Amino acid sequence: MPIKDSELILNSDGSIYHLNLRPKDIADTIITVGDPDRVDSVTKYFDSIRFRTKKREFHTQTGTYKNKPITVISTGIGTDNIDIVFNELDALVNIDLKTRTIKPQLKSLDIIRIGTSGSIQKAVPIDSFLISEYAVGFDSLLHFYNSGAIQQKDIAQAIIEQTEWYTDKSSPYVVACDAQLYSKLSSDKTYKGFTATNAGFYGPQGRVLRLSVQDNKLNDKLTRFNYNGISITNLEMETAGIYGLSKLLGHRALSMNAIIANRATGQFSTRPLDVVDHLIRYTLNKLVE
Ligand code: R1P
Repeated sequence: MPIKDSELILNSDGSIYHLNLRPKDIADTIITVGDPDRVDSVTKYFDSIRFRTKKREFHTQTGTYKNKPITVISTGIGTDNIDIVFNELDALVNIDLKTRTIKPQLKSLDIIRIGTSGSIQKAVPIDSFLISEYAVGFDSLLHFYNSGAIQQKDIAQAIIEQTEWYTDKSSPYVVACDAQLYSKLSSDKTYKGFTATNAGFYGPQGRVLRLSVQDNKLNDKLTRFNYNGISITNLEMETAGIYGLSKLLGHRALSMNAIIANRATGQFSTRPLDVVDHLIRYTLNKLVE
């Protein structure tokens, strides 16, 4: 049965609804960034760029880096946007947009997030690189899908217990990275981490400006969390959704974090753009090794 017009929405030029992309516009290796301006910061290192488009916060460029075809796309902030970007990227490779049917042979993309993040451990300093081995989602995105089989429920349960998680907020879910991509992109320059993906930047990450938060000890409890030697290292807003949807859709994903804040010491990097630039160059070179 063809997927209905209202479910798989295409623009008049045949491109997919939000991303404005056609299947031929993307490569099999995708770099996602939060900030639309960061797309240029990645592709300025490319040999050449063959395609560019933008719609809303989703800016895309495709080209080659040392002859490797790569697409760079901005997702904006949050796992709600990750739902759109990952479903639409998958549709571009795994759904025949003309017949509106799922292809018999599915393709697996390599998807690498290059993002910024705040450490909650003194031992993970500002200006360092951290790769998320696991991510816990404090949003609810993954629970809208049949996702029980890919979740690390024992770790989620330990988080719920050790943080006395207030279940009106959400039900935390834990997902692992792709182990092969982790091996390829990690080195003695990267920390291995367990990333907490939050549903907001202020209250959900324990930042108090004018509003008080439901649990002002949450970050301390996350910092102290320990389950079989696994500790939570950093906070950001996309990784758990990226890992969850990638695993469900059959893609390989890895989240590279430039640590620009340390919530435990109260420090913020004096050169955040440089740290992101170093992580971009590190990631591009690892991808072509
Ligand atoms: C918040 O400032 C944003 O920065 C982090 C968070 O995940 C969130 O998207 O990542 P990016 O720098 O990739 O956007």
